[in-house]
Amino acid sequence: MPARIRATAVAAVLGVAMGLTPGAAATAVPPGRESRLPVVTPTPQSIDTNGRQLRVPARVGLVLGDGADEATANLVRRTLESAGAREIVGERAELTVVAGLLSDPDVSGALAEAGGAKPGELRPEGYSLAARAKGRGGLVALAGNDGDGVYYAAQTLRQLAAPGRIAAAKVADFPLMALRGSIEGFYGAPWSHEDRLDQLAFYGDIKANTYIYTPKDDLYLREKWREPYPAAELAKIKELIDAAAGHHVQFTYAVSPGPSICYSDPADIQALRDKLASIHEQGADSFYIALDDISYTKWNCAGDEQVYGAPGQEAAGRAQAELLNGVQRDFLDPAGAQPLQMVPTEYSDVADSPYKKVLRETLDERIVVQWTGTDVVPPSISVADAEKAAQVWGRKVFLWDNYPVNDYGQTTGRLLLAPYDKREAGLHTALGGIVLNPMNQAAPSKVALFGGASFAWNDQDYDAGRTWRAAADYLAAGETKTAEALLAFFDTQHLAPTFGDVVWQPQAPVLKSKVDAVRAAPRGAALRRLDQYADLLAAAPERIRAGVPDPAFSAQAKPWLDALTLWGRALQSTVDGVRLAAADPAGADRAFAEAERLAAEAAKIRTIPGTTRPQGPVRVADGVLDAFLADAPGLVGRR
Ligand code: LTM
Repeated sequence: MPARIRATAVAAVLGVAMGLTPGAAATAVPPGRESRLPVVTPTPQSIDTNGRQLRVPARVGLVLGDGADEATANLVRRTLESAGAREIVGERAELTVVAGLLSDPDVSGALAEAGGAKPGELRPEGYSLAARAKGRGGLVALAGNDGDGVYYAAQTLRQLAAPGRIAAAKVADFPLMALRGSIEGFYGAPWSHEDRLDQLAFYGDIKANTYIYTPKDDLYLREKWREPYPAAELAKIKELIDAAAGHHVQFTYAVSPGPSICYSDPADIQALRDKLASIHEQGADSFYIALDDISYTKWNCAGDEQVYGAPGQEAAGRAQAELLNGVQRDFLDPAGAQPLQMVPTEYSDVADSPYKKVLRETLDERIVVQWTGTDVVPPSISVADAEKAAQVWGRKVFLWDNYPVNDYGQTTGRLLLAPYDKREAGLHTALGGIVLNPMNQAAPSKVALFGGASFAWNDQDYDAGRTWRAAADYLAAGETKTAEALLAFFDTQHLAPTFGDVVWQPQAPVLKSKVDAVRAAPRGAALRRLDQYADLLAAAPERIRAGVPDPAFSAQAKPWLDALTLWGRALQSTVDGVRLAAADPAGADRAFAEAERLAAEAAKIRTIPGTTRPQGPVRVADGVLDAFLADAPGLVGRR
């Protein structure tokens, strides 16, 4: 169902300010009051204005119906308080919010009263929202198809509210993909416990419902998978499980026995069940077996050769299918847990093989299979690719998207902060869901995760550029100057590599368009625009440090922000050199020399030891900024 989006004024203005390409800009805003709708992300399936905006008085009513849990109630309260409510009472008032299940007559009655319509079909996690002004207040109905839907209605209300007012809107919404979120599946230092708690809250905000726990460097899930977690670690996992539930996120625990398992050894099968049981006891009911990055054409024990025959793809498929079906049948079914999820050893192509054939034919049909695309880090993902994957796996696959993960050689020294892009609209027809494998830097990963969750919710109306700007706005808590600084920073970390030489997102497209204009005509308007942009870049790190409320963002991006200050100043000096060249050649040479000195200082800054793997000097708009600095003197005859 196509969305009717009228809410793009803010995004369009930011897009113009950033000099983004027309393709990335938001759709035109029709004149009149409709443009007052703020951007809501993920884009709802349908959103429209509903008359004049609602005023938020000091005293507001909050009536909770069936299905409005504590998390939803707290979120609505926080939203109303931020909008100016000082007293929230449990009955109707001048402005009232009614929240609960659509099946609750009080809630459906309020929805009709506020001008909303009941959906024809009750899609899981869906909701209807209506906010209509009345007198000096109004009525807001948050009607969920289920408890998740009520929570998501409250998340939409959060975005409709602003100090003193709530935008009048009618929203009918539901996700197109059932699984949306992240898989902490990278190599290198795992996220901290605080990072994870913060991420889970963030997932609630972006309507993501899935967090798969499988950091490669958690010893107890891969290298020492047979050993139980120490009590303190288990307590942290429990805290994550509980926090996830509070944000309507499913915590999935993924164990990785592949490097050493003996498939035919009952002791190993028992050890695997014991491990899963120890997590189940903490409250988890979603489990995953990761069989990626293992050598599957050799056995780990002699017994496997006796039971499954000579090692090879087909034999590995049989051994794995038996293991996985056994976990589903003997552990998950009796426990009443969610269907098992898994990543196979062949996860990055669509070619049929003896391994895939045996899994396709023998794996319990409920078991969910992950796939990374046509490569480990594919340059794009099309509907046709996903359909082929569904064919070879005999089921809709669940995308493990290796973006923005930065644990491989080509990402050395990089943050990956481009928009979530190059995934084809319509993928919901062939995929069961999408999880992104993030960076070791949890807070900066939010840029891509924000986009991935939005795409998975509504791939039909996903706009990469608009969502990217909405992510900046979210990180900046709505502060325009900070969002502008963030977008300039993101542009300098825009390059997205693959495992090979192909780059699937270019480096610094905004900066490049400005330096290209100066290369073509090193004077006048082009030079003035680059000069302004150099000022923006040089000041961006300080604006980000002061303006992004989450301190983890600046802490984790520190080397890149430090380097950007220097690179920004180097660009300022270079622009000075270009400007002075004709009138003051000696002054120009001094400016170019200063730029060189600053760039050399910037080039010494390295990633934070013990974080990303691999480590190295940080890159900032590399190939664009450094190239321009090198070429600029020649452009004006100074070399
Ligand atoms: O992608 C998968 C299924 N496995 C690994 C990830 O753990 C790793 O983070 C990425 C990126 O290097 N590549 C993999 O092969």
